[in-house]
Amino acid sequence: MAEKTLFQKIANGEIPSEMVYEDDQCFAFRDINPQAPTHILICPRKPIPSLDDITEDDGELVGHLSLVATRIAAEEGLTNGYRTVYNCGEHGQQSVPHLHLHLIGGRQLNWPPG
Ligand code: DGP
Repeated sequence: MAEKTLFQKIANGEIPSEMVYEDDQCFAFRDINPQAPTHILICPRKPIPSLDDITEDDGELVGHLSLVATRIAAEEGLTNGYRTVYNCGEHGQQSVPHLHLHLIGGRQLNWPPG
């Protein structure tokens, strides 16, 4: 069996987290190093390593992650907007090899992100 990813360990409670949303396809929890008042990671239960690894079969799942992000944003009261980001690979500064959508908001964000 493949080694569990860090985020699979969070999903099954082996590593504690503040979980904010769960369904059969994904789970979402607060980032340990928040970059804004709201910083939540939305992860598929399927341990896809990165955005580069998605296939046509994952289209619905990836759409679902974005839909969940909008629901959580509403629950978090992010009525003035927010940002969703997939970091991918070395140049994208991805540090955890389990696909995750960052939901960041609750303050004025800057662009470009650097
Ligand atoms: P990225 O750099 O895009 O791969 O984002 C990984 C994020 O995961 C980063 O913002 C910090 C967060 N993170 C890493 N380890 C943990 C952890 O053990 N718990 C929680 N809640 N977040 C974590």
